[in-house]
Amino acid sequence: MQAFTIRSIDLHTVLLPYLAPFETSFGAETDKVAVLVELTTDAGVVGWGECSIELWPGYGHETAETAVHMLKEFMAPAVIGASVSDPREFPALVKRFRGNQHTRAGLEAAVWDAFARTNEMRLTDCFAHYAPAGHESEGRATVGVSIGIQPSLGATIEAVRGRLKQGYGRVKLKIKRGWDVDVARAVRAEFPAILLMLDANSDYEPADAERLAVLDQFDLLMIEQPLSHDDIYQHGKLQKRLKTRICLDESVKSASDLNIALQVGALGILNLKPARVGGFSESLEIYRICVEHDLPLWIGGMLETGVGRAANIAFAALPAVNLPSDISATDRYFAADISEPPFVLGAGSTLAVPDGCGIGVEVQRDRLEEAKRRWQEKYPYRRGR
Ligand code: OSB
Ligand code: MG
Repeated sequence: MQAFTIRSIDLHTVLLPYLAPFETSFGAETDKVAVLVELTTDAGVVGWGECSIELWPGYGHETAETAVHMLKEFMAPAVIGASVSDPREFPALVKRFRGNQHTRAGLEAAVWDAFARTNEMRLTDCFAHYAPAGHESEGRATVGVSIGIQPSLGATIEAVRGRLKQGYGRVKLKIKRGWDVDVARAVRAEFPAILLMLDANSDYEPADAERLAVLDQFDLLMIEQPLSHDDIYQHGKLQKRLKTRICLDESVKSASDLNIALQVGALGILNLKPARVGGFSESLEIYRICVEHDLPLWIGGMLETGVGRAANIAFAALPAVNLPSDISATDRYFAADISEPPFVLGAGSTLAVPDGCGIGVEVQRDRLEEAKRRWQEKYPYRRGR
């Protein structure tokens, strides 16, 4: 593999309006905010990465402002001038700065894209190169769709029907206390055979175990992150009381967390979000552990722009990602994305990995400028911070 030296890093904070607001147990979001990292190598190759964040520190701790601050003041200066012959060397370059997983993951993603482009490879083949022997990219990811909390049961059923008609083969419903058993019952009654799962985003407490056990009757593929975002132990106790498999999302922030979760029986399935665990190097280590333990695995999303989604699709095309991932077609999120070409849902509820080098999509400069302007206009009090 050919090495490169990091010459410069430019940051772009963008705002893209969602086609419809996305409501979870912590509230509704109307726009995607992202910090895009543009990395230029000494040879003039450009790699892109996305810091997956949201407008409010609800799911993760980070915001656009914390990402820009950490990158500008600490992480970018620590990597500019560094030579990269293996992208897995990246975490050591920023190891002295703790936390800020989503931010470091965005920078690392730009390193991976630049590395793949330097070597004229698809990013997905680059991931496969560092995966266990024999793990080749399948060239496509099997995906599902995540449906936010709707105003009524009727609206939920119609939302599910619409997504099934589009070809999605797995449906995830966001739930919260008081919006759970009834919604699962109504959707299961209407669609008896679909792959159905629920995501609570940490809204429940250990004392809710009996309520959660009621959900066992709906033949769910899994229930995602019922308990606290930083708990593993109580999930282990809860799993013993549920037939439905628990999938951890928020609680697994590293390979070490996954080892603990396996040890205490806290999960039967993992949602791996490369952003949440600090990047693709840590994701590859987590992938290896899942293979070793035969743990079912899928890739989660945070309604990323095309830049972040392309990298996640490249990873989700690895063969041990064996359940549908939370990565949907472009038209599930935006009227116009930041990059081209768009992702279109294919046969068997899949998204194809593009043919091009690196992430395989190209950032459109005019849309980038427009999305940066939108951020500055809509959140002027945050500008320049
Ligand atoms: O918990 O998986 C989650 C979006 C933002 C924050 C947290 C989550 C989500 C999703 C969206 O479920 C999935 C997608 O990107 O399509
Ligand atoms: Mg989740």
